[in-house]
Amino acid sequence: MAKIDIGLSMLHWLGKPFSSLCQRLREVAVQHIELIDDGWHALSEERVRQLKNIGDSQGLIYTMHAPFANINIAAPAEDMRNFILKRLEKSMDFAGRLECRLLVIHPGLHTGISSFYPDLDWKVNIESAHKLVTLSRKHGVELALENCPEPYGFLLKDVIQLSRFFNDMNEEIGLVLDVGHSNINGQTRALMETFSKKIVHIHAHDNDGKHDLHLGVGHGTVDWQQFAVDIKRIRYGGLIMVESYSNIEESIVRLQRLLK
Ligand SMILES: [Mn+2]
Repeated sequence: MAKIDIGLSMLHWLGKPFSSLCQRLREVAVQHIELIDDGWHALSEERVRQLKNIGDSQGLIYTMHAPFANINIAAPAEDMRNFILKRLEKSMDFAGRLECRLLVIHPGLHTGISSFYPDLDWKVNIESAHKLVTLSRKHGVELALENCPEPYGFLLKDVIQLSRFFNDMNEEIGLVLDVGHSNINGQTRALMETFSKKIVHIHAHDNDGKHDLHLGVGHGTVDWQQFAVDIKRIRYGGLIMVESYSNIEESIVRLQRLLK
């Protein structure tokens, strides 16, 4: 049986200053941590040094979530898209220096002018993903893309879109199964079934099936018992990162018990 480990995304701490993130990292009860390179926790050379020191002294192993605010890899304007890709490359550089196993990115989004140019967003999204895979190799970081939920204009939300994407890409890029997001789209079981070999990472949080609330595990409508059965059946052997905003410690323990 492949080993599943429960880790923690620091997304729940994004509203607090970076200095307190460093303190929080000294107290967490897990070894695997997902850093968020955005908002008040956006990285810099100095911050990477600090995180490296904390990681070394606490025995932490990092993954990283690339910036996602105002980031659209399918942005139609080339100059803006180039700037976005440059920012994501900077994140890869930081991830490489922190020896992150994985960098998580979001798929591109439709824009206010999408309806005038059918299929352009799709084409640009694929082009950018190719460029990012090439860059990630240069920085020695594995790139993975996460399924995103309604009602946002993301290009990749369900099995049909993701199948087309992986087929068009024809290149190594993993899938981050976000269980909260797939719960909203009614896609959790379908994604696990279809992409059992492509799932390289998992985000766990809960919601009411309608809104992306990032609730604690067990505080919404996600069927975690079914999830535990399915995850064992597909022989997933990787990390499950708690990505809730609240009930953090409780969510970690609940998943650990569920997946024992
Ligand atoms: Mn996520």
